[in-house]
Amino acid sequence: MYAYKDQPDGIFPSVCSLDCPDQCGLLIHKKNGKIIKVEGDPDHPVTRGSICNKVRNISERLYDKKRLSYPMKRVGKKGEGQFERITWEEALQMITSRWKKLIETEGPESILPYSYYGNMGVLNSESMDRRFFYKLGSSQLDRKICQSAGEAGYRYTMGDSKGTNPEETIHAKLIVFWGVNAVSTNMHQVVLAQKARKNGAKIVVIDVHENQTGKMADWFIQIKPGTDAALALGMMHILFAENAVDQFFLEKYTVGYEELRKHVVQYDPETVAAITGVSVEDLYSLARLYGTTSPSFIRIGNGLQHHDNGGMCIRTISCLPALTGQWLKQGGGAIKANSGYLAFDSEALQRPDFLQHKAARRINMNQIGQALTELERPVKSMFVYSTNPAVVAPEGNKVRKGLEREDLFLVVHDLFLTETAKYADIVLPASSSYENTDFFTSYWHHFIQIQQPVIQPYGEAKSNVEVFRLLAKEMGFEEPEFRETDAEMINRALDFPENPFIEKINYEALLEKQFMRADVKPILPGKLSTPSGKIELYSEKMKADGYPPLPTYIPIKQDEELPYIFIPAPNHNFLNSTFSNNEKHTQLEKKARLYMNIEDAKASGIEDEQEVRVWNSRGECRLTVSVGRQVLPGVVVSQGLWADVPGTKQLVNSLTPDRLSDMGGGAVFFSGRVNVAKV
Ligand SMILES: Nc1nc2c(c(=O)[nH]1)N[C@H]1C(S)=C(S)[C@@H](COP(=O)(O)OP(=O)(O)OC[C@H]3O[C@@H](n4cnc5c(=O)[nH]c(N)nc54)[C@H](O)[C@@H]3O)O[C@H]1N2
Ligand SMILES: Nc1nc2c(c(=O)[nH]1)N[C@H]1C(S)=C(S)[C@@H](COP(=O)(O)OP(=O)(O)OC[C@H]3O[C@@H](n4cnc5c(=O)[nH]c(N)nc54)[C@H](O)[C@@H]3O)O[C@H]1N2
Ligand code: SF4
Ligand SMILES: [Mo]
Repeated sequence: MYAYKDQPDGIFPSVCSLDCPDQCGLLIHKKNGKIIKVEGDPDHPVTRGSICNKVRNISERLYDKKRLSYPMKRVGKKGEGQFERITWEEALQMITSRWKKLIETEGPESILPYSYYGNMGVLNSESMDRRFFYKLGSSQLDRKICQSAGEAGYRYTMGDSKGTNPEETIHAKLIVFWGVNAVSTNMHQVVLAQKARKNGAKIVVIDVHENQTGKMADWFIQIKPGTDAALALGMMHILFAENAVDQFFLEKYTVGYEELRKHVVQYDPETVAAITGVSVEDLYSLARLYGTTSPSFIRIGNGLQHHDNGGMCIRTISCLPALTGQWLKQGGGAIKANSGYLAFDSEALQRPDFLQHKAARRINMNQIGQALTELERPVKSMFVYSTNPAVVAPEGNKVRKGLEREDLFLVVHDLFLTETAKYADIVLPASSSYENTDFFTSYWHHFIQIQQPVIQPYGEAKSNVEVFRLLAKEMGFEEPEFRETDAEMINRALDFPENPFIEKINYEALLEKQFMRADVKPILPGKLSTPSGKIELYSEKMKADGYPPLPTYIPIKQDEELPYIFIPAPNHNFLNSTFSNNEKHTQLEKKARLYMNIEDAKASGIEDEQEVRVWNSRGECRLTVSVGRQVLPGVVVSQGLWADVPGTKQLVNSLTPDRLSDMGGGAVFFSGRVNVAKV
């Protein structure tokens, strides 16, 4: 039998590698060796043949004539984008000779890897690369740009990233989308919610922006940014006051409900209404709806945790299902993230023990601008892969200033000459996930899937795994782990008795089946991984870590004294900055917009569809304003991480702060302030 990639024609199973909870099963149609169509795999039990428009059009990206097909070195000035073709041998030689010299003169910590999950494949995102940089003894990166604040908050309450099985949410009678733009970012949860709705469920959306998800709701609740913990505490106040709590559940499965009952007395409806902008009447309706509907399910989004108080916010919301005993109901509970169910042996894959000198400094990826411009022992070389920090990281102007440094030896491995790659000294072409072998674990559903290469590598493109194998060889690293095959690594990762749910899943079985459901048991009844083994409404651990032990509303920080809170959220047709450089997807998305309330617009003499200047001390953007009632007064929302096209000014992260969230060292993209005026 031929490998898929060697067969010019046919239909082949695949998996979407984008950083999206749905992790869809795909069918790739090929003719003459090229992908001509991508559709959803109808046999995939969760995603069932439907996929988003982004990926339906992905061949426009894979075969975009701008795609990189050979290594290059810089010939112009930093950031200018002038490059000359070189061979892989030359590229690897130039990188490793520079690094060997740096290690000798400045020490290995002068080198920093910088990556994220542009490709969610486990091998390509966190295996050979980690082994390599541990062995090198380089500075280590804290990869905290996405979910870390909320993960830390959820963990205090629930112990681990485990929640409801999304497949069961069709049984829920109330579905709350809380700070999640699911129509754009988790479309199959919406499909499941629609199914539940057909069986009588109500859909509530709580958001600062009435976007497509808000429009789909039976009830849209508009809230002031960063105040959701207060709303949840107000709900708890009413649930306790009206005796709508599940006493049996609280006694058996939680710690601290008596303390919580007393604590939430202060969050009376009037106080909470004043904080959140949600009326007293609506607060009562919401609390009573939640208190009387079962099963109820909350999809906790990422929007909440990109605030100063994001960790505590998610810690607080994740207490709610316990109050009404939802964790014992089929389809009840909540999902923040479900990655805990599919845990594999990451140590065997990453080999942190290769870092023999234990003190390697750690750099938080959210403060890469600071790290590149302010450190006393400067970063002298950075290797960027699977991420585009010039666009996606906060305090963008600081980041780009750092990337511009003449003395920074920058290597970027990507499919495209991204904004970051334009600053590189060496650019390496990356293969797409469709050209690689890999395995995938969703952070939402319970399936593990395999990717076998379905097409030949594009030009001279190479996978992340292969690049680090080659770099290891060139550096003279002799450990056999640097020569492991993809199949060996997959089996090593999945051979993990600590997680009995994945016992039957391995490389050979995946080859045969393409996707396999982990044998997941619900989290309750059972012992959670919190210190008490129960749901911790009161947490001693939080107290020890310097936080209030009970869920608490803590306002977001006072940013600059400017009139608007600025929420630069993701959009429908891009995935972070991916697709922002592909014509098809930018055409679908049309324009970089700023949503503004009609009262604010009137007061500033701004009219719908005008170009506006958005600025603060960190930077400036030009966006097209959409005036209406989709956002509250004092709030402005943009959507999407747009490309840096000459003649435009649409890099929204020029405006975002690089301070860190209350927990987990997360990013606070949504807690900054701006001013807006017509141009
Ligand atoms: N189409 C598309 N899909 C994506 C992505 C993408 O860029 N595009 N990105 C992927 C990634 S990496 C991630 S992490 C997820 C993120 O996807 P989501 O979990 O949906 O998170 P966000 O889109 O960041 O924010 C969700 C919502 O939070 C709202 N929000 C902001 N602040 C607040 C607040 O204080 N309170 C409330 N209640 N709402 C608030 C925003 O208006 C937005 O509608 O999506 C993934 N999927
Ligand atoms: N203002 C604002 N900023 C945000 C957010 C927000 O909501 N608002 N969201 C934040 C969040 S949640 C996240 S997760 C980050 C995500 O930010 P990033 O991780 O930077 O994600 P992308 O912008 O999708 O960039 C991924 C890059 O990886 C490349 N790539 C894909 N596959 C491979 C591969 O196999 N190998 C290599 N070498 N490269 C590959 C792609 O071509 C692309 O350039 O952005 C954050 N930034
Ligand atoms: S981006 Fe998300 S919804 Fe779209 S195909 Fe990939 S996994 Fe599915
Ligand atoms: Mo993310």
